[in-house]
Amino acid sequence: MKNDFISLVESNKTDFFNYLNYLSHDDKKLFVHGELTESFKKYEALYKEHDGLNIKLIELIQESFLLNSNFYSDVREIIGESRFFKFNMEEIETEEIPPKEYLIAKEILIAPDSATNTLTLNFKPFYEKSPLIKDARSIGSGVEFLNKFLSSQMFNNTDKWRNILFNFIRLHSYGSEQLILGDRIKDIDTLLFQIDNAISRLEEHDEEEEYIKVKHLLQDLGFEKGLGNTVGRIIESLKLLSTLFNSPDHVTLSKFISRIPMIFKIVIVSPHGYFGQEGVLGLPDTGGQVVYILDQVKALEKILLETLKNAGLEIMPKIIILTRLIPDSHGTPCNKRLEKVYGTKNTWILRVPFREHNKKVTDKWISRFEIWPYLDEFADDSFIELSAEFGGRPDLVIGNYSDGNLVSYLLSRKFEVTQCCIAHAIEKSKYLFSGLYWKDLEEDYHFSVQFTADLLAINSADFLITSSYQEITGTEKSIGQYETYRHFTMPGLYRVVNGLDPHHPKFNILSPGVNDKIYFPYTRNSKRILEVKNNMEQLLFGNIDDPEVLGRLDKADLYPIFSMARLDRVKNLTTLVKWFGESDELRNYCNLIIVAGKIDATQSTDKEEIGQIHLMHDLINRYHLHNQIRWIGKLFRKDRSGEVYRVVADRKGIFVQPALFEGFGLTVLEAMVSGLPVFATKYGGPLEIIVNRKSGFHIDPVDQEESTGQILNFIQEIDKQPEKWDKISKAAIDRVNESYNWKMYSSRLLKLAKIYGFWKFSSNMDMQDRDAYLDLIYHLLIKPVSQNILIKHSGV
Ligand code: UDP
Ligand code: LCN
Repeated sequence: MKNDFISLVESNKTDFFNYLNYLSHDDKKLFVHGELTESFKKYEALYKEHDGLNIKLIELIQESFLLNSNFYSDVREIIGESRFFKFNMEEIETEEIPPKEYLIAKEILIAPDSATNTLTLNFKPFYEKSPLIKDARSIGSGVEFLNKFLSSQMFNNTDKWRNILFNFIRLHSYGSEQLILGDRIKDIDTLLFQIDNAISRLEEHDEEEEYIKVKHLLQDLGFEKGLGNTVGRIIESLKLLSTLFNSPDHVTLSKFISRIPMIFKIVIVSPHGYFGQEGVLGLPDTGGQVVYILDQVKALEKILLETLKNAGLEIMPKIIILTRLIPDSHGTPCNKRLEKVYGTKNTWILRVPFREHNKKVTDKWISRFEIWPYLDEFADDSFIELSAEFGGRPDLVIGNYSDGNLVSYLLSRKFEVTQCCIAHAIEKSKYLFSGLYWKDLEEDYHFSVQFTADLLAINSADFLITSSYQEITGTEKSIGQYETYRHFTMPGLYRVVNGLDPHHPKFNILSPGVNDKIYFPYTRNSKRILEVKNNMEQLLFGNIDDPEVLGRLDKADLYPIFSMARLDRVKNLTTLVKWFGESDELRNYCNLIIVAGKIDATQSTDKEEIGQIHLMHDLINRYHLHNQIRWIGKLFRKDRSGEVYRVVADRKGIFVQPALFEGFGLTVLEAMVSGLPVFATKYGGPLEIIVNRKSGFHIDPVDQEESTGQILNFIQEIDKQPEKWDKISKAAIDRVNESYNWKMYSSRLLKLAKIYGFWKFSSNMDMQDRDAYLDLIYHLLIKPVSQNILIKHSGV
């Protein structure tokens, strides 16, 4: 018997339609996954003798809604794939329908007037041209798949393959300096002859001999620098090249490409927020992305230096973080044009201002939701500045978050180089129905532009890096962050019937790490600076008078429950305060320590932050928490931001991350590697970072009873058996050390950049039609809507 969704429905038809009938009596007309399973539990309790319809079947439905006499359902039987069905309640009939019909029905339900004249976007034809990963478990291992797939295609046609390879290795230069092959070698036969010749001549030398000693010998044969810094390494490279011409295989190809010097200059685009090296973390729009990029560039520079050295080149790579210059920079360094990144040789922060429009707006920090109208000009100006700084063009453009990815789309087109896209946080996943009810959110969030910019970047990027698997395509039960772009509608704006395919090999999982100079286990006392430790203990638990700190702890020796985040709504810290306020038992055992935002709302310019500050005060007053809470509203120096976790761990505390949704969650990694048991949201990255009940705990931020129950249980357990805390603490440290580190990240990123660059050159995939489609989207959907925001800003 088949056990796909529809066969199971057919074999339990009466019961299934009975359940739908039961659902149709609800006041709601649109149900999401969790609501469907909840209502099914009630249905089961009511109809005890139902046919055996199984909750597992209901769990496959991501969404369902009732329109007229039809129940429409989005069914996700396998990871990354949705099918759409219509259940006719009058005829008791089931029909599979195309995504477009499903989306139109949803529009009729929500906004009947917009349904007929809406634009339909469809990217499917472009994906049909590409090889796709079949096995869902391999989603996110794009480069490995692509390498194998394309190799197998290319290697079949020996002459074509040899020509591609020959042209590719002739291509490399740095400035006016030719690398790898000189122009003496004019054809493949001569090359193969000279490879053999070079190998046998080099084998007469010592392996450790430096390139400079054999430079003339190699040049006489037609080879230039770039193959290795020692004789041994040069021989290896030549042997790999010979194998690629004579009996190619994908492993050799990947090895060879990884060693050749292709990447010297990288630009990393991150316009929004306050991008700086100190005094910025915790400011609005300024959090993990800044931390991620600053750690990333250091690791990247290191690996670039190492690979260039190994290739025998004395070239200094250059990395530029491109961000926005904020003239009125609120005491941060964001008004400086150029700044060197600490601890690097040639990595810089370049700040380019937005062109002046209304000075009251463009001189100041602009929320990431309002930034759109300035990006087109920003990209033009940055193009000129980057060209000057690099003395030419970069080899790779990496975009970060929706705005950075849009600018990197524009820049990589202008420079004609590889584009990499990193989302960090996909807003679409953070707000329930943010597409469907986009109009209600438009004034504050402008998702009409942001989601279109995301679509554009996803589809234009040569490759994407995600921090986790779930970010691409979720889990068996829940939809992935990128996957939400597959089928969606923004009634009255456009509908997308196929926005992307998560099976495409452009998706690559590459998890970030933590900076081990700052974040390390609390037990490593020799690394801890006593002065900083005492200082942080005092700040968190001592009796101090500080206008940026609220609350005095009556019993400072209770277990500390700690959380730290930007004070925006989705981080949900106010809910944690409410949970704590309402649980007498938790208050018996614990204090609550919060590092977030500011205490004084007049010090903030961010709408959401201001709202959250007021709510925090209300809750603290409502639950009389002043002697059980410490709310610290100040920015930390870097050395202190690591110590803050450790002083909590010294007291056997815990870290709680209750976000409604979290893209990845660097604080979770930081807390874990410091040795704190972490209770973090099950929506988003933490679901994958933490192995539940082993290296921490998943909590449901919308289930107060269950979440506070879990925390309380743990605290009561460790109160009796302190070794339970130690066990989780150790497992958390091990988990981060094993799976999240920047060294692994950077060498893989460099490899990806080279391999996608090679395939872009060699596969000759004709993407002109896709590019024209994207161009239309940019000019017709993004630019005009952005202009409306500019008009709004002109009246501020
Ligand atoms: N952070 C900080 N001070 C604050 C709030 C946050 O230093 O008041 C740091 C935190 O240590 C982490 C980053 O900002 O490194 C937040 O990253 P995460 O990925 O958790 O969240 P995001 O802010 O990016 O959404
Ligand atoms: C932005 C976020 O919101 C976090 O979830 C990520 O951890 C951070 O960027 C770094 O990627």
